[in-house]
Amino acid sequence: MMSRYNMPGTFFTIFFMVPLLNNAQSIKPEMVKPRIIVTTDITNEPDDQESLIRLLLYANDIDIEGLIGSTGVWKLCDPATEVIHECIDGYAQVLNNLLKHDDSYPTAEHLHSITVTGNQGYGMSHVSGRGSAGSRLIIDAVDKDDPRPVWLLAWGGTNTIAQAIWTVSQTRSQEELEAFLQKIRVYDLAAQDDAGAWMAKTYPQLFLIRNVLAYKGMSFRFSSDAWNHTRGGDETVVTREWVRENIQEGHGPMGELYPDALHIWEGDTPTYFYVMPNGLNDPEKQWQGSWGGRFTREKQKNVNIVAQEYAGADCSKGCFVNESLFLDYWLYADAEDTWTYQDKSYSNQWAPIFRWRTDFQHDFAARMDWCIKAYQDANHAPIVALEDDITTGVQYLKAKPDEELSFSASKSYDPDGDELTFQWWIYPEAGTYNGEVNLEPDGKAGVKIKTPADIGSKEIHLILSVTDHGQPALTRYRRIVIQGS
Ligand SMILES: [Ca+2]
Ligand SMILES: [Ca+2]
Repeated sequence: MMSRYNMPGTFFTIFFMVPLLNNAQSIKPEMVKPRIIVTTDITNEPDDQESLIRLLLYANDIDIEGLIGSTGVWKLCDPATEVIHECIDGYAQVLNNLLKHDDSYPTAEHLHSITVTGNQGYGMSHVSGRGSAGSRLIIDAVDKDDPRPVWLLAWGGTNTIAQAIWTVSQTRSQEELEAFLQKIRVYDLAAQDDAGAWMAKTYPQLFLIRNVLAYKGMSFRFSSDAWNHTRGGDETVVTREWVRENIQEGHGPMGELYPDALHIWEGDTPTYFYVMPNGLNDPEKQWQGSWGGRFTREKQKNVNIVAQEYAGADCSKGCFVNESLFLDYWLYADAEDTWTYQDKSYSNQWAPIFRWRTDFQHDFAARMDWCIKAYQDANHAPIVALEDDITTGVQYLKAKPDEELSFSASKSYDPDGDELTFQWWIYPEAGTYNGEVNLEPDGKAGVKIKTPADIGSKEIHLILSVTDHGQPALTRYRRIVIQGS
């Protein structure tokens, strides 16, 4: 099916001479930074700490407003908030060098000040009373006079988030509760307690994504062959050797703080990949597809791990979260992509993440270089311009059947003066039009598209990937959504 969308001859390269500026750290797209608060069951296994190290290196692109030690099904009590502080201490040691690459990194003192402990016991049985420092931090953040939504990202259980909602429900009017719910977005990584089901059941209006199993696309599993069916894509950038060379060794304190994987690398990282302002997606539209996965357009019923992974297994020893008190609930869940890599085609719920693995691992490697290298010795991502627009926003437009459209990214440039490769392509699953769409190169960095005669009111998602020729090669994106009218 994907071959219908192949576009031979659409990889083309241009070279821009951009004067290298001394003050290059100010070269960025015009982005709206997402606001996030993380709850993490850090120390349950090494992967939360890995995710946190990477996240801190994106504190220039994402407004981190809370880092909350939490519990979860794999860590039933005693949140390890002190380990979050240890990682921030590592950040403090490299901050001066990071500032050479982007002057908007926050201070370590600020990050320490927003690091607190959430609810100390497991699940809904520990939601009550006046809550925790974590739940109060969430409420205070949502109450700020800031029009942007607050993304609540659960790397373990979600009961500190549920506590915040519960407290508001007990202390404010129905109208104020509704306003609070409208301001938050929840991304639940794999249902690690029963509070996600409670939120979804009690507040069906809540924007709630559950990454059910898609996170396994981050890397293959080291500890056993149990997830071999989830493998695919570029695995060269998640081997232990690659991580040792590009992350852990020779990159300073943050690399030294990045532990070896026990099962997989960074299972919780898709939560913030999803809101990364790299031009790929609008996180308000969960079906678009992002580094952090792609999710269903409509909410799904009772989508939990038991149903998909442990069906028929003996769970008497507790291999799943019991959500039976909160059925039926509805939330957005994993969607599937069909994607071809090196002549192998994948159609599953892991492809929406592993299809980006080369890009997001290269990006991480570059950030690790920023910890130790001078500006001119490290790589920085291209700035993608759609005509004159250098934001990271998705463009939406209406078009008639058989209308000829053309788009140009020729004003894109690279802060390092690197050569750029442009790839225009259709993301079929993100759209609703199922037929053939023809793309033709237009000049060095443009594309022509003729809307199909039978487009009706359906959507076509046109993606532009711009990759520099730096080391490691870095990619940024733009998306144009064409809707028939
Ligand atoms: Ca976790
Ligand atoms: Ca570059």
